[in-house]
Amino acid sequence: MSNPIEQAYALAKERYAALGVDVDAALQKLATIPISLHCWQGDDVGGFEDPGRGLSGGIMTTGNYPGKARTADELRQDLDMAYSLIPGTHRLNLHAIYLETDQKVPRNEIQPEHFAGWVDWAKANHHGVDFNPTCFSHPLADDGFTLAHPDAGIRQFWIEHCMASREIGAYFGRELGSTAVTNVWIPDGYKDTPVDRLGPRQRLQDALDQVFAKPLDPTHNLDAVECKLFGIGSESYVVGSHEFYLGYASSRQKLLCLDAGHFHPTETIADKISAVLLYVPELLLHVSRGVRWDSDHVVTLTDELQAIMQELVRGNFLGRTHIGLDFFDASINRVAAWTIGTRNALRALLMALLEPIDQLRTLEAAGDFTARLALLEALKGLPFGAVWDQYCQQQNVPVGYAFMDEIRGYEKKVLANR
Ligand code: RNT
Ligand code: ZN
Repeated sequence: MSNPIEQAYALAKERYAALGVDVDAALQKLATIPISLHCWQGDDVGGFEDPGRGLSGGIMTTGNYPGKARTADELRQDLDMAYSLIPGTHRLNLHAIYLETDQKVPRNEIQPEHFAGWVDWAKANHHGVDFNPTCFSHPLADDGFTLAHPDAGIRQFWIEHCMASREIGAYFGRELGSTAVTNVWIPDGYKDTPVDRLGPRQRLQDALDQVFAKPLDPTHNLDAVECKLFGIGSESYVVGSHEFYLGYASSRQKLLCLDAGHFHPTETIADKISAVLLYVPELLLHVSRGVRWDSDHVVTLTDELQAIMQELVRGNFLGRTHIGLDFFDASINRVAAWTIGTRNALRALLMALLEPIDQLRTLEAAGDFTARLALLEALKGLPFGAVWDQYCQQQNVPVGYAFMDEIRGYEKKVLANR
């Protein structure tokens, strides 16, 4: 035991054991939890359908850090780099605009074959894949409406796109032997106060029912819906609000997607998890970090992130929750953004797995709130970092800040030449 990482780990293990926490079991558990990395951090939500087209739909990237991926091969190369710096085996979350075709394919005609390159790559690298219809950055979405559009023809176009996307989700699930979650998010809403708040919601409800009409094998594909409070250009009204989708997911038994940036700035999603899971079968999380608004900053190790992961572990909800990330920062190295954000999600998960939850529950049940507070605060001073370092070493990824050496090397060798 000459290695200082292992020495620190052995000491940390003793400290946790004194509280009844089995650290090795926590690390074993952590290794089984996949995080779905969002492909869109790698190219500022651009996609390959129409490289010249800017991002729309009320979301925005800022910054022009050099080296963004311009092709699927470049994106996969960057993803490979990020995954090599993140402990564990993780998933990829793909958007429909990341298709690979020689000729332009209308979004309502996308087919599994347009994603065959992703399947080959995912198979070779043991990644499960999740999927999303892209209901933005498109001429038929330019007036801010898609599935809830007042024009029946445009609505139909987006319904068909979402139906095609579910089939592609099922294709990934089947090919990879790992269930895909296909998540529907639409930007639909009004900049200024509408007088008819009901009509668009009725149209959305009906459109979604058409999208989901065809039953798909749930071992291949699961459907999720994502709510939002506001976007750029939809400040006054968003059709797919939280109440809308909670009701929809609950009545249709769909997965609900909770994005950490999609609520009022002082509202956090951690407290919602135990409530909504009483009514919906499973959850999808878009772990993100809003700064003053839904700004999609890289996830850092905040109290909020810790609270989310604590809820998943304390409530035994991991088996019913799909953890995805959703941030896009174009002002820093994009491979580093993935690496930092995903490692933080895992660090928060590990912290949660290292809680003496039985003891905390006993204290709470006994009404000993003094001891509950004291123990929760004492936990914050335990040598968590030594356990995380050991995990990274075990999983053959750089320990601590050392991943930046790899990022710098990659930037010089690969990104600088783009
Ligand atoms: C937008 C939603 C949505 C997107 C991605 C690109 O506010 O969070 O999840 O970020 O689909
Ligand atoms: Zn999201």
